[in-house]
Amino acid sequence: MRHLVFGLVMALLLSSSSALASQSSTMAFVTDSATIPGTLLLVNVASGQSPVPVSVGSAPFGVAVLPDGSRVYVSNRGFGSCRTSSNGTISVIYADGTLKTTIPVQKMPMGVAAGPDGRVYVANNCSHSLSVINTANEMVDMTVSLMKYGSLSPRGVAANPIATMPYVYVTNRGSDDLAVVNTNDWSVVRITGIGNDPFGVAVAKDGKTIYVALEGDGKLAVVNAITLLVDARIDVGPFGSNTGPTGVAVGRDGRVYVTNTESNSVWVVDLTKNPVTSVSKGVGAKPVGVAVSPDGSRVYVANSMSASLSVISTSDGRVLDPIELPGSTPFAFGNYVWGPTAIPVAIDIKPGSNQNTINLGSHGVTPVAILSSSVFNAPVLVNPATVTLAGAPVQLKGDGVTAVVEERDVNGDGFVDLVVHVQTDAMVVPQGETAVVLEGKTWTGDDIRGEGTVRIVPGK
Ligand SMILES: [Ca+2]
Ligand SMILES: [Ca+2]
Repeated sequence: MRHLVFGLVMALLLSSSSALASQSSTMAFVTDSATIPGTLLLVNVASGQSPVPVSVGSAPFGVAVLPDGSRVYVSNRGFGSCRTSSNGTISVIYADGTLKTTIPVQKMPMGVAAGPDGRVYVANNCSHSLSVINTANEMVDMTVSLMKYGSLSPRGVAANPIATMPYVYVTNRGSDDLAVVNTNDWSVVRITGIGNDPFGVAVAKDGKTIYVALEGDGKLAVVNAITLLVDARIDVGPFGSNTGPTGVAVGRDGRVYVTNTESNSVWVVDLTKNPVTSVSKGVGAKPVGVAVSPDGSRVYVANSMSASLSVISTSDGRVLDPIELPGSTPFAFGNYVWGPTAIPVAIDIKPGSNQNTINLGSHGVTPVAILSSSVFNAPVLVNPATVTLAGAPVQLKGDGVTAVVEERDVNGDGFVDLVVHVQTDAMVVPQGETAVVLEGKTWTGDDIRGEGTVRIVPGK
């Protein structure tokens, strides 16, 4: 009987696992504090499949995902006040939804962040401390007292992504400062007077700028990570009002997204523009968690009072159809979205032909256009010699290094496209109609990826 029950449980686990994403999908890991115990929702954001619930601890709040996507760390904040609450925990969940372990930390853990150093950092609000988890053995290696330095009631935490900048940044609501923790020697430097009630924090991809949501001021603080000076405080509320900025995320293009819980909006800060902000209205009620997909194409916003994820397109700022999260109170505070990092590009195989018929025996080349858009200038960005289609390299000039390219607007949209020529007989494809993948790199080393369809006819 016990074996039968065990078998049934395993069958259920396996069937729910197979419903999950493959590693190539973008996943959102959303904390839901509406249930007891709390739930982590595994949301395949592209598939339209129902979110898969996984039980975690009490009142889950923060989320961090390891850089390789293998595990998710959830802070279980617990109920009650600092006076009444007991120590909180971190649930460690494998990407397939199974629980690996539960790690005890201190009182009321809120923000969680994964560093480039294999550690996970936890801000314990009621203990005024930072727990440091070694992800190799899932043990707390170190607990840094922030109170010792005068920092009180930490909430948000972010790690500098650059390995040579060994710093973790903690927002402290009780003392209105940003604590800069050196992860080599665990010393702490405080940036005092940063503003009122700092909450969410994020670091730019190059590690040089820190962004802090000032919930008490309606502003975003822009902090220079080298000088530790506050460069600017930017209004992120309608007409300069304060509508409670909470979460912050940085896109791969450098734009910063700030959730405003009281005006149901996301403010987009582009420091290269003047004025620097724009707004995405029409997200759900009381948004808190915000994260950008690793490919840079989408912003996901967790609406804590309308049980949904809003989806914003980064290319044009449009709010797309939301993803419903039935019956939940999603906070998802932190960097809760993980997925492939390649920049998605649109391609046109054999421009001018819809059939894309290819004769593998032709010993010629097949033209492929990488299409440009308002945010992606293919002829400028793409290193054409790195491009492959279905594994086949591009045609090179006589020097054996430089790709043969054309720059023309193949689809008449006003954006000049990049046309390369792949060696047809090197394509690895079966006969008939088949999906093929284009891969390559930008001159700055980012991966690009596009998909198309070809119809292979027998060669002679
Ligand atoms: Ca075509
Ligand atoms: Ca074009």
